[in-house]
Amino acid sequence: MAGKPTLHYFNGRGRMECIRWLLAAAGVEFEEKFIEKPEDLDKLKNDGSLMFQQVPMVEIDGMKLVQTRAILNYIATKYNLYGKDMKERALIDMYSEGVADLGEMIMHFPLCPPAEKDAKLTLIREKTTNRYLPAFENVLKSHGQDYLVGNKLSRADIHLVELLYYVEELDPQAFGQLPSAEGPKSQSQQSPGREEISAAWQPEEASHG
Ligand SMILES: N[C@@H](CCC(=O)N[C@@H](CS)C(=O)NCC(=O)O)C(=O)O
Repeated sequence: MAGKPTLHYFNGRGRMECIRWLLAAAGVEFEEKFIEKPEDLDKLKNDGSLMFQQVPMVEIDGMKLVQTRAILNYIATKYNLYGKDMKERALIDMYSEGVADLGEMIMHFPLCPPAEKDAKLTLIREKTTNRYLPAFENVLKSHGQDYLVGNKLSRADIHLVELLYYVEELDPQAFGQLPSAEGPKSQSQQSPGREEISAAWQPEEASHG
């Protein structure tokens, strides 16, 4: 009975991209209604569709969901990408929040004033190389399993793979600077379904409609 989810956002990555990735990885087809002019956003605000007058908004299962994390939580739960118990879920949340922290830095980089760009890029590179990627690499190495949590694909893997694309886009050398040749990129290529996900969803296509 339920139709495809409908995604309301701008024609760009922004805060909606992780939702697109999660749906694609779950094998869910969706529709997009792009906000192309201020009046489109005004219309959504005026008809009461946006609880906090903000997007992303996703129409799914008879709801109009806002707040990126709430939307991701719902999709991950519905499509069994959120662990098998509370402990797995706690780990998935922890890893997902780490991904989000670095992801936000990268997402905001293009908005950085020109005079601050070099310093910002240096900071992102430093955090990527010395903090975030080694942390995920350590998790994968510590249990020797194919996925971050429970040896089963979860939203944490999907968020990480998405992040790896952004890191690579921003700094193609980033993975080479990792202390180990078994870095998270090579891990992810084997394990969290990078090929599968990228086959299902081409970010560039989404960005350009
Ligand atoms: N916490 C919210 C933040 C949403 C947000 O800041 N959305 C921006 C677009 S990326 C927006 O709608 N801005 C318009 C406004 O705040 O009036 C979420 O994660 O969904």
